[in-house]
Amino acid sequence: QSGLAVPAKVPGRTRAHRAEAQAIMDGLMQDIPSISPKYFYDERGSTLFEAITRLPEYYVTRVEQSILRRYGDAIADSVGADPIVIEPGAGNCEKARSLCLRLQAREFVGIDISADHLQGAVLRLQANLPWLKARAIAADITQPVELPADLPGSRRLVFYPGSSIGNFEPGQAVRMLSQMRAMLGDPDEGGGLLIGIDLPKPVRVLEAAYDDASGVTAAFNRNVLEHVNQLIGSDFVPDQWAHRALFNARDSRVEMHLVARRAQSVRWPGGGRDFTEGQHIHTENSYKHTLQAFASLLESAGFRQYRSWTDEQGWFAVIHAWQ
Ligand code: AVI
Repeated sequence: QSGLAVPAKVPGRTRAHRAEAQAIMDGLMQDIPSISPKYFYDERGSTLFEAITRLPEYYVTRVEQSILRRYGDAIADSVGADPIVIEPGAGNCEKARSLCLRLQAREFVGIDISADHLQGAVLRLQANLPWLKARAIAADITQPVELPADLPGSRRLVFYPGSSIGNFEPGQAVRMLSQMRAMLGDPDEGGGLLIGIDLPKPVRVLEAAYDDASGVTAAFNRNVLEHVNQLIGSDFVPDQWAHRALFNARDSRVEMHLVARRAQSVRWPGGGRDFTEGQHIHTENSYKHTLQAFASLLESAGFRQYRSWTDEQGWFAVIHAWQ
């Protein structure tokens, strides 16, 4: 790729696009340049992420599923009969399908920013579980979401699996948890929050999970530059950037970075930045909270009680929290 890329989405076409493009450029111009992890998930990034969840090194999805399977009855008892399952960031609704089946959910509301992808997934879910009333809401889950006015208030269960909460700074995580609490109905009627969190574990296991031998996570990380090129019209050359994943013990988080293989100059309409060899762009944090640390985030968000289930190695926890 050479010269200025022609942006697929013309930056500045709408006020929202302009604001988004500006936020990306601001991130790139910081002393420690960064790109928000939400830009991983374009079409190719979402496909790569699905491949990550099947990697031998990426234990997260496998271990969470084993906990949900093994303790399904206890979780169902804790949540209460025939809940309404609400899933922020529902994606392909795969995890929701087994949960709705296990809990015999009466309704499902999937929320995701990618409207077309979600609509198809919800239709498939509905075809698979014919008794379930399933609907899709296209919305950015980092903002307050308006639920359908006719959604019953009893036994609403917000399902947030996969340790996605770990991709937010603790303060932002508390805001997200509070928003999820606001989606719940009457606290005396059951329901609550069912959430997956990834626990601290040996550094070699963590770093392998985020830097797999077959290079899928590296491709996922570099792909964010292709997406940014589309969004702001920049001319990043992804091959010029090396993937780096490291555990930051002080903050108990795995960090992903892109490291400039050589000095280079990146341009975008109206600006650009020169990067030195070895300079990092910070692309993701994945916090590994202890159960105690996460319980205090839950408490700050207004959840007063919880039950948790873990695997034998204590690598991952599924938590049912309520007010
Ligand atoms: C989506 N999220 C919970 C993943 C994680 O483990 O933090 C994203 C991911 N990044 C690299 N591999 C997976």
